[in-house]
Amino acid sequence: MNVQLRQITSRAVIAVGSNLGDRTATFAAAVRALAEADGIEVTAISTPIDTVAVGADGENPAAPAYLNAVVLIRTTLAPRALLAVLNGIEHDNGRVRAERWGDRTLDLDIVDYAGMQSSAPDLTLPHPRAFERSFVLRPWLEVDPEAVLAGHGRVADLVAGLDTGS
Ligand code: PH2
Ligand code: MG
Ligand code: MG
Repeated sequence: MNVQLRQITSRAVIAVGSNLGDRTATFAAAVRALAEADGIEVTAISTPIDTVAVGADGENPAAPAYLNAVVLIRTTLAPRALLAVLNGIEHDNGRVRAERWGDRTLDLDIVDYAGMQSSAPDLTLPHPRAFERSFVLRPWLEVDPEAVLAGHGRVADLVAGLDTGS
């Protein structure tokens, strides 16, 4: 019998951030690693932007500035398998897990996975702070003008709300 297996692919949105070391080189290495990972196809990369570091108390110009971008992928990996790949790429690029909000050579976050919503402690979807983060929403809008953030609506509207402070 000729059985054909068709793998299900899901769209996901990955936020990339770096504010330590050679940020541009780290970005290039991270995107290359994503593209080469089994089960991941990179479909779009936003223009990297320089952003002021955001800490628990808001913008912190005293901290090293970030390079931020958003990468769109298609993947056959389940969310936790994808997260494991991202953590591995962070580790390979010198990421040391210290304090929350701390400076880092590379941060790879799943912003959205197929519009899924999850409040599991090890995997919150969509990313719980994406809705208010200019450095995530603007690059995402650049590569997907029709983007929707699950539970929050159109990314274009969220970006417009950032501008007016509403
Ligand atoms: N990531 C953080 C904390 N603060 N600030 C900017 N500008 N860009 C980031 O990617 C970022 C941040 C934790 O993930
Ligand atoms: Mg992060
Ligand atoms: Mg992270």
